[in-house]
Amino acid sequence: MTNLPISADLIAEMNAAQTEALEEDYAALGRKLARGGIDIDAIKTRVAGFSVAVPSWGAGRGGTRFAKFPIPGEPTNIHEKLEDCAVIQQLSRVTPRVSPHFPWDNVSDYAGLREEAAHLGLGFDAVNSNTFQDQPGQTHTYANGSLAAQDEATRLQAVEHNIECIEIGRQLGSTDLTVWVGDGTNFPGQQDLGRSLDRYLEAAALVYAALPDDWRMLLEHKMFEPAFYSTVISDWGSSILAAQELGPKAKCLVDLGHHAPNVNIEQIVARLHRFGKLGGFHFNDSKYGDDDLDSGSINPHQLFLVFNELVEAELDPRDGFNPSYMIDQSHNVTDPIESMLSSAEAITQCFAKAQLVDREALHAAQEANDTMIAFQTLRRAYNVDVGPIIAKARAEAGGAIDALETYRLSQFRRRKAQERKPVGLGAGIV
Ligand SMILES: [Mn+2]
Repeated sequence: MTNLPISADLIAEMNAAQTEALEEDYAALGRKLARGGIDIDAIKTRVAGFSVAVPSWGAGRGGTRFAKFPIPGEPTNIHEKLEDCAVIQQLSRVTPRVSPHFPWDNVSDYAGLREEAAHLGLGFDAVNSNTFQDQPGQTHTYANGSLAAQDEATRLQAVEHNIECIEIGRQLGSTDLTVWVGDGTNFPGQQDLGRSLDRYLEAAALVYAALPDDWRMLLEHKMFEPAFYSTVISDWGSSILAAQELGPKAKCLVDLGHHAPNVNIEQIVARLHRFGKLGGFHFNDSKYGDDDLDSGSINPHQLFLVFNELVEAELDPRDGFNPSYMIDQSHNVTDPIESMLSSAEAITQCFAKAQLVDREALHAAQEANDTMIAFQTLRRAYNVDVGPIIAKARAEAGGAIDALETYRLSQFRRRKAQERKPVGLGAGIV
C-alpha cells in the first residue's frame, strides 16, 4: 500500500488539460527524428528506464557558510524529508531513490524507515557518512581531520562511523557507501602531504574490509573547502589512486562542482571509465567553485557532454559499468522541491539528448579526422528539444506533464507550513 503526498486526481486533471498539446508536440518531434532514422518511442523507452537519486539533505534549504534562510514548511527530520522526496518522485517519476546521510538521518528503527519509504514509493540509494563535523557527545574531534587525522583514536572513530553507516545501509537496502572527507590543511607545512594520504589509505582500508561482497565504496574527491590549502582526496588523480590501492569494490564518484574552474570533466569521466573506476555522480552546477547550483542551470552543454561520455562508456562497458547517479545541490533561494524537479528534468534532458547522437556518424567522422562533422553530430543532438519525450514518459509512468505547475497547484508547501515545526536559523552549508 502506498500513501502518496499529491492527489492523484489533481495530477490526472492537470494532465488531461495538457495531453492534446503534448501528443501534437510528440508526434511532430517523432516525425523530425524519424527523418534522421531515430525511433522516438525507443528513445522514450530509454528515458523511462533512467533514474537519479535525490539526497535527503537536498529536501531542506541549504545555504552558504554565512547564512541560511529557511522557508515555512521545510522538513525538519528524515520522515518529513522522505515525504518531500516522495513529492519529487510522484511528479517527476525519475527519482525513485533517496540517499541518506548519517548521523543527520539517524532513527532508532531502520527496518521501519525502509517500510515507511516504500509506502511513499521510495527506496534508498548510497548511504553517506559524515566525519567532517563533530556531533554532540563525540569522543574525538574532527577539527584536525578524520580518516587522515594524526591521532589514531580519531581515525578509528571515523572508521567505526563508516562501518556503522554500512550496517544501517544494509537494513535500508543500500549497496553503496559514499565517503567524502574534509580532511586537509589551511597552511603550508601544517601537515605532511604524503603521510596524510598514507593515514587516509590505512584507515579507508579498514572501512573497505567491512564492505559486504555486493557493496561498493564510492570515493568523492573535492578540490578545496573546508581545507583551503590542501585536501587529502583533492582530485580525480588522488581518488583513482586511492580506489586502485583499496581494491575492486572501491570506485570514484564525480561531483560536478568539485574541480578547478574550466576542467574538462567529460574527459575525467572517460578516463575513470577506461580503468573501470567510474562509480557515481553527484549532479549540480557550478560557476566558480563548489557552488552546488541547480543541475543544468549554468552549463547544460557540459552536462550533455558528460552524458555523451556515459553513453560511449555503456557501449564499451568495463568492469561492471553501473554508475550511481544522484543530485547534490544546495538550495539557498528556491523551494528545494521545485529545484529538484527542475534539476531532474535538466539531467533527464541531457541523458535523452545523448541518446540521440548518431554514434555511427560520430565514430566515422572521428576516424576520418573530419572535425566539423564530428562536432556537428554532437551539436545536432544537443539542439533537439527533447521536452515532449520526457513529459510523455513521465505522464505514462503516472507523473505530471507539467511537474512544477502541478506542484504549485497542490499547495503542498503551504499545507506543510501549517503542520511542521519551523527550521532554526544558522549557517547552512551542506
Ligand atoms: Mn557531492
